[in-house]
Amino acid sequence: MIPRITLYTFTMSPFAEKVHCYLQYKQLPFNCYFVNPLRIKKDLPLGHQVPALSVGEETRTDSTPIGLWLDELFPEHPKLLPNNSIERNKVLEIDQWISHHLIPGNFRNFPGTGISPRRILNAWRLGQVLHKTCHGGMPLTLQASWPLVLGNVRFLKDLRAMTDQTVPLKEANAKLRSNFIEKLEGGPYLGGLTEPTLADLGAFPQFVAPYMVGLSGAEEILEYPEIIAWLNRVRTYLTDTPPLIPNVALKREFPGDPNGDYTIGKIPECSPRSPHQLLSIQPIN
Ligand SMILES: N[C@@H](CCC(=O)N[C@@H](CS)C(=O)NCC(=O)O)C(=O)O
Repeated sequence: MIPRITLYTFTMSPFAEKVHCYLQYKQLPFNCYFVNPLRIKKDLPLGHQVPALSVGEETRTDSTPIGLWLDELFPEHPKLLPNNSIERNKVLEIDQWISHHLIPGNFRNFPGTGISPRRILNAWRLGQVLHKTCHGGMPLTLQASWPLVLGNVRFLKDLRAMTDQTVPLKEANAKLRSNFIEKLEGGPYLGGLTEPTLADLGAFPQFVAPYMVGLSGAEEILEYPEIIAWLNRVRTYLTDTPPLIPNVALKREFPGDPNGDYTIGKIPECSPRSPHQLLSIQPIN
């Protein structure tokens, strides 16, 4: 029997989203506990950061080690890492690139730094997503000052510091996306592998979540048909319970959804392992 599994998360935490996708891929039933940012330590069963994952009586932190732990605990469920050691090392290397380049690069965009209407709008939106989804919500004063607060959050500053901020943002984004496409090595999955791995599941939410909650600028991924096609391939392996983005935080349909607002290029055919169940979600206006 599968023990009770609880993921301690924030809706837009890129590291917690990685674990969310691992669990969906492994087809494990789980619940999300949406931690309140005002009392992180109190809400968490262990440590001071999300994600934390409790499986039965045991809790672990840190996204990638959680993935390895899930493969150990549930080897009969789809594996996150290949058995072949060369492929396994390749996957772990790409995962490192995701944590040290893709995710910090995303934080330069969302919410980014400085004062521009787009930055303030995105920071406000992120505050609203957090307020609407976290346990107990946030007081109005904090919601209103969220764009200011985000500029000073320590871990966000540390992540932004991992990027080369002398490179203009547009150029840095284009480089990240082309590096990502290179890492597909012709696909269908990262590292040129034939099945998704921990690396695909770590990268997937970094494109999908900012887009689906409606952050301005996230729609730039629609200009990359290779990325959209890969997202749609990975999606077919995921269950949607619980959904990556709770309904109250949804603004856009899945990127490239034939029923959504995708207009650039055609999505290549893919053969799903299991019928995907994501089409039922409806964006809010
Ligand atoms: N290396 C960790 C990083 C986790 C992390 O940075 N979590 C952030 C949210 S995205 C957090 O909880 N920050 C709160 C804090 O540091 O106070 C992982 O991969 O899980």
